[in-house]
Amino acid sequence: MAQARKVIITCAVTGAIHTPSMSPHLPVTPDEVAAAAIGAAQAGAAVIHLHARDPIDGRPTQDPAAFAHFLPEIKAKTSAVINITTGGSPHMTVAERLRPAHHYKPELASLNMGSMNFGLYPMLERQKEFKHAWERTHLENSRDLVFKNTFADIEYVLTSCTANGTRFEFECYDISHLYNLAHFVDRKLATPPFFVQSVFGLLGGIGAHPEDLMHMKRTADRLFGKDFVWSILGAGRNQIPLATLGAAQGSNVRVGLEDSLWIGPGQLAESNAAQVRKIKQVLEGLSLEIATPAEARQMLALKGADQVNF
Ligand code: KMH
Ligand code: ZN
Repeated sequence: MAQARKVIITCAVTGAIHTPSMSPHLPVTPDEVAAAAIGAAQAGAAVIHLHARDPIDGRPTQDPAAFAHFLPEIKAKTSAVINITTGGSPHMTVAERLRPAHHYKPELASLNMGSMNFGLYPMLERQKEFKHAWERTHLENSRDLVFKNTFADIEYVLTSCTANGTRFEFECYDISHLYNLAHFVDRKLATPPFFVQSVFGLLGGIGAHPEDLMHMKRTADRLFGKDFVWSILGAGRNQIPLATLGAAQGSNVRVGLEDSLWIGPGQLAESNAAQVRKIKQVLEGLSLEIATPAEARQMLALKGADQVNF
C-alpha cells in the first residue's frame, strides 16, 4: 500500500506584519512567544519560525538578546526545528536583520529572495486606534518602503549563514524570486533540497488567486524539478484556503499569527496552536500525514538541533 505523504507544518508565531493593537492574541513578550511556540509545536508544527519583539511596546527587534529570552526554552520543551528570521522588519537594514541568525546559528533561517514593495498600509483602514505610536508609523511608512533584498544582500545571507551550517526557508513572494533562487543555484551558492516558501497575497507580491498558486508551482517545477520542497503561505484570510489548495497538490504549509490573525471570517485566532490544529484537520481530511520534526529535518537536510548556538 502506498504511504501517505508527510506534510511539514511551519508555524510563524509573531512577526513584523501585525502590531500589538491588532490582536490581543499576538505574542509580544518573551514568555508569550515561548508559550505560543511550544503550543504550536505540541499541536503539530514541525518548524517554528521566530521573530522577537520589544517586550514593552511590541516593536520588532533583531537584537540577539531579545531572542535569548525564548530560544532555550523552546528548544528544551519541544523538538521542533527552530527557524530564525533574517527578514526582521522591512524597515531594518540587512546587517541588522542578520544579527540573530549569525549569533544563534539555527538549523533554518528565512531568506527573502528579492527586493519589493511591502504594503502594510491598507490595514490602517481596519485598525483605527493604536496602543503605541510606532504602530501607525510602521503601517503608514510602508507606502514608501522598499523591502531591500538585492543580489548582494542575498549572496551575503547565503554565504554567511551557510558557513554556520544554517539552511534556508526561501521566501518567494513572486515568480521573479524563483528565478533569483535559480540564479544562486546556478552559482552553486544554494544546495538542494530547496525549501521554497511561496508567499501569496501580500501587497507588493503575487496575488492569492488559485491561478497564481498554479503559476508558482509550474515555474518551481520547471526550475528545480525534484530538488525543492514546496510550501505555501497565504497571507491574511488566504491562509487556510491556499494551504488547503496547495496541500492537495503536494505542498507543505505555513500558518501562524505572523501571517494571519484569523481563524475564520471576522474571527481572530486565539492562538497560533489554533491555526495549527485547523490546518492539521484539513490535512488529515485529505488523508495526508503530518511530518514530525525528525521527518522535517530529514526532508530539509538539516544539521540537527544539537548543532545550534542556543
Ligand atoms: N511574514 C512573511 C510573509 C522573514 O521573516 O524573513 C515574511 C517573513 C519574512 O516571514
Ligand atoms: Zn518572518
